[in-house]
Amino acid sequence: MTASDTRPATATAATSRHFPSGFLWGAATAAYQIEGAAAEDGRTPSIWDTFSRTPGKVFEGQTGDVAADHYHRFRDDVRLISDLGLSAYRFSVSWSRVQPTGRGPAVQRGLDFYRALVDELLEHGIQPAVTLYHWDLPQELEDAGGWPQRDTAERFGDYARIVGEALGDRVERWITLNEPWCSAFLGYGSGVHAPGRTDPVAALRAAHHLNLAHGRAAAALRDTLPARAQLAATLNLHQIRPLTGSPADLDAVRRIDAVGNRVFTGPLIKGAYPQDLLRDTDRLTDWSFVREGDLAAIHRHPLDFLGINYYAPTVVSAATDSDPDNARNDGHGASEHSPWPAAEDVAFHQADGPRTAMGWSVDATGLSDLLLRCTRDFPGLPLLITENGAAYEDMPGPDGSVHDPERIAYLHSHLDAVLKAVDNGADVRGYFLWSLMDNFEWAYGYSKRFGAVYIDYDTQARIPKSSAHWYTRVARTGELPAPEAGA
Ligand code: IFM
Repeated sequence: MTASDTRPATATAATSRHFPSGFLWGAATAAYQIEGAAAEDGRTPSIWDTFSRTPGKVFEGQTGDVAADHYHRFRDDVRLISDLGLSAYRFSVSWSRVQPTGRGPAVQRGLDFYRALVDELLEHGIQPAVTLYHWDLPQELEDAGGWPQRDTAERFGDYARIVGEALGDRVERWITLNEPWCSAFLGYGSGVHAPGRTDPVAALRAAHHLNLAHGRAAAALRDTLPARAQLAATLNLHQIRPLTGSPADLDAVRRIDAVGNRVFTGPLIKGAYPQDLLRDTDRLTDWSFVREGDLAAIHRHPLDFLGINYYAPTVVSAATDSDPDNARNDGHGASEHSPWPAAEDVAFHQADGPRTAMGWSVDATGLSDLLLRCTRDFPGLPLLITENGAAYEDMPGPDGSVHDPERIAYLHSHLDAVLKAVDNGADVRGYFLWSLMDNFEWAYGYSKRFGAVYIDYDTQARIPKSSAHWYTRVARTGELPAPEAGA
């Protein structure tokens, strides 16, 4: 989209409002969550294959072995995306499907799958957006030390080059990492995600090596891709609110912002780690794993857009004696171990009001606040909402259809928040609903349904929910209906 084909979001009537022309309407998925075919065509286990087989880690011991069987049904799924009227689709590549040991030569069958998927999308007029890493590190690389080890970043650069060479002639939007905060701090800090380690220093090392991996991948992709290609990273930026306006609560916001957000936006966008983050964590590490030249390498190829994933705001305060279990309330899963290094004196709170099936509060103002904050902090950087959505207890009714008015209301309020941010100057280029279809929700297995399309896991039938029909109307018209007409 160029400056000349953007027009401001406008209210055409008191009741309906338009998105800017050229706005991308999409849906997102991730490889391990939908593909299945875990041991086919040369794919080897990732850390999530191992973690999901570790007793007690995933709901009812469920795995991504079959998931939504997308590997075998991708042509039908692309038809579905097309029927939904979407102009874009974000998917991720399984690293161990294309490079089974995480190093060395690629497996052609793995690359063929993604080429066929991309071709199918393009034939249906759907723009692919590729995520290179959505949490499924090849197990062999974890065995060699995983993200806390620098070599993993180097391996990621090689892998990016392989995928860039295979798909670069036909994919324009490239996202190196999805939510590296989760990879580092849930994977190596609280241990609720694979690989399930619980060491705060390993988590900080992982964060740096993920940043470095982005830098290495960006260099490899810039070397491989045509100049028109757009490079980005996707962050689950925390929209953090203080419980009260007290100086102590405001400092809790600063602390969580440093280790939740600026630990990535600092190096990726500004070229440096924030001084307050280094100070806050200095009793854990001296950060000597950051080597000379790393920050320049991370920052050398500027982001063409920033991918933002938003679900709910984070409310914090300074901990008091009545908040002993401080990280339990942060919405990121129960663990004895906090994902927030050196933040034992910060407490997390659940806001009052409606919640999704994940227990996350429904608060769309968090999204407009976040978009406007990014607009202020990163002037000139286009934003793409690469994930937003909600899990609810969806069930087919007696007639086989699935009605999900709560999801429609969630999407409506969040799209309204996007328009408000656009009206106030945010350069938002598109919106990808999470998720296209129900899928493996990590430690929650298949117990949480985020899809616009219902999956019957016994038959693999796909049933578009009423939210999918609603979203189709919005995507086709570029118009947000009045709330009462929307649900
Ligand atoms: O399912 C996840 C996705 O993989 C990453 N972002 C959050 C989603 C919902 O938890």
